[in-house]
Amino acid sequence: MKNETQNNKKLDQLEAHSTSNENEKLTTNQGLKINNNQDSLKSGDRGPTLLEDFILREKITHFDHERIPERIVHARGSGAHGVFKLNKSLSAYTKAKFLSEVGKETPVFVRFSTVAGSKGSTDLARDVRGFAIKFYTEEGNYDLVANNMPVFFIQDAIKFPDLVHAVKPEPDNEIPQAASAHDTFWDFISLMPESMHMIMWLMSDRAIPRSLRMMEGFGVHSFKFINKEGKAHFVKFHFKPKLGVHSVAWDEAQRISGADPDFHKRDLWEAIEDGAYPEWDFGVQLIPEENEHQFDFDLLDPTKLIPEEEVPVEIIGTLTLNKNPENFFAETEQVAFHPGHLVPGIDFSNDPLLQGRLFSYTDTQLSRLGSPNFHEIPINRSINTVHNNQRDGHMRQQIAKGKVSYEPNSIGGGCPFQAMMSEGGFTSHQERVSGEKVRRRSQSFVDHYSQAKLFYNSQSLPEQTHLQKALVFELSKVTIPEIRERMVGQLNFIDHDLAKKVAGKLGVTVEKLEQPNHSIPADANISELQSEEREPKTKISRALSMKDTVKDTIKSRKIGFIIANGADGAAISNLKTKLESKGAKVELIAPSLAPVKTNEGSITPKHSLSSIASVCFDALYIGAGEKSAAELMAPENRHLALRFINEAYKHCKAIYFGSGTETLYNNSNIAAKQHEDPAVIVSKEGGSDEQFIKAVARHRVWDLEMERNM
Ligand code: HDE
Repeated sequence: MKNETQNNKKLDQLEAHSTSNENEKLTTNQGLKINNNQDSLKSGDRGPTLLEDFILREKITHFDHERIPERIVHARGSGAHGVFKLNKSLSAYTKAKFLSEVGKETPVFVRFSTVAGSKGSTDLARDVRGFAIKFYTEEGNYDLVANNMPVFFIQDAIKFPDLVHAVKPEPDNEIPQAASAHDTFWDFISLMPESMHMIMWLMSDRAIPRSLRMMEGFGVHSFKFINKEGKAHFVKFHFKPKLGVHSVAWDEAQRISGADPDFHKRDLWEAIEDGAYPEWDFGVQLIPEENEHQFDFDLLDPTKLIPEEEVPVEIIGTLTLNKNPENFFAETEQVAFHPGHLVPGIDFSNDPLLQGRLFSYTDTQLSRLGSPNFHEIPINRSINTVHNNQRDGHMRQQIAKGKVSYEPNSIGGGCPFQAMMSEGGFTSHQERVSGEKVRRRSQSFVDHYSQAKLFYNSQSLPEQTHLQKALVFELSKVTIPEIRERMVGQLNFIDHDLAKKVAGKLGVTVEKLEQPNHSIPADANISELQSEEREPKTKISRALSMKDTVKDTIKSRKIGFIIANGADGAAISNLKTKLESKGAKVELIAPSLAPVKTNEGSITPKHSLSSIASVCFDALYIGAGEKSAAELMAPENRHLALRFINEAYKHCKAIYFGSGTETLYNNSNIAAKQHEDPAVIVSKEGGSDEQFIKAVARHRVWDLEMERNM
């Protein structure tokens, strides 16, 4: 897909570094044309290879060193280029130029990732997703290294290696890959009350997104905005997907991992190739510095979110992804994010997790990319030119002219000069800091359960049920009974009913424990508060549920048409046209890849019943026509065709039976349904294309999940 964004300086810069082999001759890395790329240089046709073969040596040596270490976390990723457009000026709060001039477009590169798995692991692991954005602003690169969940597992950076060691495959046998369902993770978590809020998110459907395009993004920490007058506001960053926030079912996620482990990567790539550009509203929650202590939690605590009911999210711009990378390694693999890549007008808070991150990201690039010159890799370059006295190092690209590599200097005329603030020179926000040197945690970080409870209580019933089942799944994989018991004890502090439901499936008994919901303000005198009961301000936050994020659109939804010989060609093409005109994507599935004869001619399917599964689609249409239905019900196809339907039904998807396909309907699990189901549309019963479109737009009928699974 070609660059459709005009004046995208970043893409122009990347273009200057790209090469094409079109009409070119094969050469060595030294530019020597190669005459034979099939045989190595030997002593005689059947003799040994000669050490002299510099062409062979160069090729194999390069190959031997083609891999770089994968990221220690967030190894598996998918990236895309795009643009951020500002729709509302934030100049009253920040002097960052890309957030000040309405209409301004800033090129971006975004990398989504899973956290725990290796580079080659499945996309549908139950996991947090990384959502890292590099804004190539005219004032330098600004990186917002975010996640799809607004809180984190731990409060202090010093616990990060422990957390990651616990979730990664166990060190003796390197099992399991990309999964938290194992002893070491839950051992650690059950001993970490501060993780409970994040665990609610991780066990919720947020951890198994339908698409990277249907996830929210959160900066997690409180950052600071600084305006021209030097006034500070705390800020939390949010991305809200225009397609709504949607997930798959856990059973589905596990099937997708087998049917298409690249499901998310492919989905993002195809959407961009198809011109269905993913979009997010970018929003901020702003808190004047002087209101820092108005909450019943500490703004610096990364295990807490600010309920939108207390501080609304102000939407200020749109993030659009509109171009796939040209080369995965050069761009997605080599991109190097760092929360410390700032521009004037944005600064850190004293969140102890953020403070630790500020060290880690450059440090990790040194071993991953192998040189302090990683900023010179094209994807990492800023669009304004870099001028400083840093020199040399592995793989230096820049050729700095002249004798001067120090400052102050007179030989170089004093250049490069420091920039004054008025010229865009960065200055850290002035803040009074005083305190004892202590290795301690603030008492204002001690309430670990109120927001875990808030999250759980804010979920719709199907979401709560999924969360319970996720905990049962994960803890059932724990082999040490004491860990399961400890975890149930933790859940009991969040919600007794949740703990009971989970315990029931684990063979653990729960005594009703008292719930310690003490929320303590940052400036509180702890000893005075010890016996005081405090209730959190917000008890339910609708924004925390995905239920109300459904948008009335079928844009980019993937709909499988199951057809066989004798299908009604007109019905298929009419529905296909209707769906595509509304932005959906239709793919044909038949018993084999051979062209399907319809009553009007023939059409070529994209998939065969055995090469793809219903979990790769959002909805199914069973192509009209008795003959087609009869072929689908033939002994060699019947099992696969019904499996498609039954699975789609179980996963609460919309299914549309074209006329003449009753035999499939009658033989499926749907025939036993108890009540009206708005997402099962049967032509013979008066079901229409419009009803199907409406059902697809609703995403899933999660409310009917119990019934559909009976
Ligand atoms: Fe990261 N994190 N992180 N992290 N993180 C990395 O940097 C780290 C944290 C996040 O697509 C690493 O280049 C520490 C929170 C994303 O390239 C590493 C701590 C959040 C990505 C690192 C955290 C994140 C990373 C590994 C606790 C959400 C992928 C490779 C103090 C706000 C970026 C790399 C990409 C990657 C360290 C916690 C988000 C090792 C020490 C909280 C999206 O530097």
